[in-house]
Amino acid sequence: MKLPNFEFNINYELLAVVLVSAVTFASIFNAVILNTSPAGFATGTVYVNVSCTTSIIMLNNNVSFGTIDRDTSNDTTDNIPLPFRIRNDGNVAVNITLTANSSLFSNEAPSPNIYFQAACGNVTEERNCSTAETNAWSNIPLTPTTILKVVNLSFTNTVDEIEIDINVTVPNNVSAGGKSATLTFTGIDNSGTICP
Ligand SMILES: [Ca+2]
Ligand SMILES: [Ca+2]
Repeated sequence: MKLPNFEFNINYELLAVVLVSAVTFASIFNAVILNTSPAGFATGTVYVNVSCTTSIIMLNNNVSFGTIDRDTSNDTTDNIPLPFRIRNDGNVAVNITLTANSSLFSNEAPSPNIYFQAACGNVTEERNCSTAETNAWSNIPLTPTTILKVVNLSFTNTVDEIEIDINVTVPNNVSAGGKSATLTFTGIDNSGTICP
């Protein structure tokens, strides 16, 4: 018997929200020459206002569970299979939300439900999730909601990556065959007043 395949594909939004503050460049140069001194001192000031860029990229954008029996679960917390992995590629901290374009088990168990869930996942050498984030498996929604999987992901190179774990449970009434859903991750500027 050919067993079903469960496969995820991912779409990611490369966020194009670029906020540009009025860029100001000013240079002040003063020079004083004193007739009585052999040397003068001068100071100059340069000012620039760097624009804000909100951007996330997917480092792993495909999660394939292979075969799962009905009434059985599998998740990515053991890295089998590997979870989604995202990096903050901009220069502002971001919150990350996600939605699915369709239910994984469309006919038998329309999302959101416990059969298709996501949670924040640690990247040990990068950013670790808060306890609240890690412990919260959320039913993946089909429409944009306030579901937050990662809060305040830094853009600093040493801590700018995070994983999104996926948990799948196959309902007992589901038909055999491959199932897939596409997720959209959105990075939202969380810099506060820096980039209004
Ligand atoms: Ca697993
Ligand atoms: Ca990094």
